[in-house]
Amino acid sequence: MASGKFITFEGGEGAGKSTQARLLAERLRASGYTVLETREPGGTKQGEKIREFILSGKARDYGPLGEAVLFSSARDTHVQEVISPALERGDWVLCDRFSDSTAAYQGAAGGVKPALIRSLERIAVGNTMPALTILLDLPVEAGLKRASQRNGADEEEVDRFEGMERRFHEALRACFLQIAAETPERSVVIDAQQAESAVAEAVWEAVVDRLDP
Ligand code: Z5A
Repeated sequence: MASGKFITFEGGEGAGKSTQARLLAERLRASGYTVLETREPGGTKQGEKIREFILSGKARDYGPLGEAVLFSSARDTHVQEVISPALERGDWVLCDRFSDSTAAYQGAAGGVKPALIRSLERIAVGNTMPALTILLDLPVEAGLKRASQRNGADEEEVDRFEGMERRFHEALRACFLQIAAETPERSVVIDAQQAESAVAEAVWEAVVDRLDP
């Protein structure tokens, strides 16, 4: 029986997921906990290869279903080799994106049928669902602006999904909010437009409230 705590960060581009996962990890470590920081796609050697393949646009011709299968394959390995063992050791696992991203990007925005998305999640994730999902929510415009400022003027830095049209990003935001509304037992929505420190405080409050560290 796993005794660790599994937290995922979800949201659109530039929402601050990486920043907040890092800040929460620092805070938990300062309280004496062992924390594993990981990300999707990625987290394993195979997952990082799949990440490079998809984000460079090389999997685009496979379509959203092909990409969903690739993300799920990476997730399956990630869960089996990295996340579950860490939870069994009693560690805290903080994951930058997880299965809600497949539901949003390949499902709601990409058009893959919900039943297929659910089947892939069942296969790749099984019972290893997060105890807490922090949804960092902010308007599409604001997120894309942050992401482009981070990338600088280098057009080649824009990855497979950042360059999609506005409608795509609006569909993502709506889907993430819908998932959060449908899964209140694990989801907390945080206004990501606030200053970094205010978001970090709201994240910490959610962790204390839900997981009692
Ligand atoms: N994807 C998928 O399609 N299906 C899947 O199943 C999975 C993923 C798992 C992964 O890219 C891509 O894969 C992603 C979805 C897709 N799409 N894209 N693009 P990624 O990991 O490279 O990118 P990302 O997940 O979208 O993260 P991001 O754009 O790097 O953003 P972020 O992690 O949410 O934000 P950040 O890096 O912490 O912050 C962005 C900038 O904003 C940075 O300069 C910060 O200093 C700044 N920032 C952060 N917080 C604030 C606040 N509060 N105020 C002001 N500025 C801030």
